[in-house]
Amino acid sequence: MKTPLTKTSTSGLRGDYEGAAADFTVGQDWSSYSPEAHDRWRRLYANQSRLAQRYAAPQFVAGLARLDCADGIPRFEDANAVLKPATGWQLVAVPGFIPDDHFFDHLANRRFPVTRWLREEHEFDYLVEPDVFHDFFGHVPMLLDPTIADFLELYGKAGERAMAMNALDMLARIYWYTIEFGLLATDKGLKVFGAGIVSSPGETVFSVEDPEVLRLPFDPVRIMRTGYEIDSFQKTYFVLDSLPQLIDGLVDLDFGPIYERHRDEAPIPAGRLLPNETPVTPQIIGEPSA
Ligand code: HBI
Ligand code: FE
Repeated sequence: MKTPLTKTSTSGLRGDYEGAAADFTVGQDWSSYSPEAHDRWRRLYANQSRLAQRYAAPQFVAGLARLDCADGIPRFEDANAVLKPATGWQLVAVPGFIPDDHFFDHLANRRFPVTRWLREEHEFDYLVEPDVFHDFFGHVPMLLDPTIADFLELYGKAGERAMAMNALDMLARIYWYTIEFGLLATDKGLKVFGAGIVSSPGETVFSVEDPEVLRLPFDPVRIMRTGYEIDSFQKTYFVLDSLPQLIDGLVDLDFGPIYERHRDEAPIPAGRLLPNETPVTPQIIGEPSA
């Protein structure tokens, strides 16, 4: 999720920023959700959890099963009781999109910002801004995976340097193409684990089954050079062989020289295959992953 946003400007963003703390956290205010909102959540959950059984990575399916969130908008404190002993993560409620430096600081300290408001009835399929369904259903199951848990902390810690080097766009693409829109190759075929995909009915099916869309093997530098669009299905997906590849592929990278070399170039347009590249063969799958 990416929107231009400075420390002082939250105008134009959805959500109530009035009364937020200096770190942009708020109370979830669970009792203020209407019965209609809980009902909308139930329908969103029913639809996406059914799709997830077939299309999502086993780590996502397992994480979702450990969260009791089928029957209405969950209380973040209940999820925290599951997360804390599992991977040490905690959810904090936020009004919506928050400034980059605060977002990174929360992640660096194993706090995951979760938007408190829920999308409206006519926004079932895709939103540009994160809501509680995207943030909770999409991201929280993967916070129970030890590799993703560690990776997100490292990502948070990498933020400061990227901002200081004027290369935030490059770092943000790593998050976008993995945590938000990542695919995983498994022995049961291609599966989705990115939160932007698993919280979208259309893109869940499209990203795995579309015969034309470009799928490239995970490559951190290629990702940092690749632009993306926030208001349509992705034109390029990157495929991991395993979740640990995320950390293995990034810990030994010296980001400084990579930022310097590429930060002033135009990004490679999404959907473009470079001459020396071989896409991942699409695998149409039919078996449930659970
Ligand atoms: N704030 N609530 C919220 N959610 C995000 O995904 C988010 C954000 N602020 C900044 C941000 N994402 C990204 O631009 C950073 O990953 C760079
Ligand atoms: Fe997200």
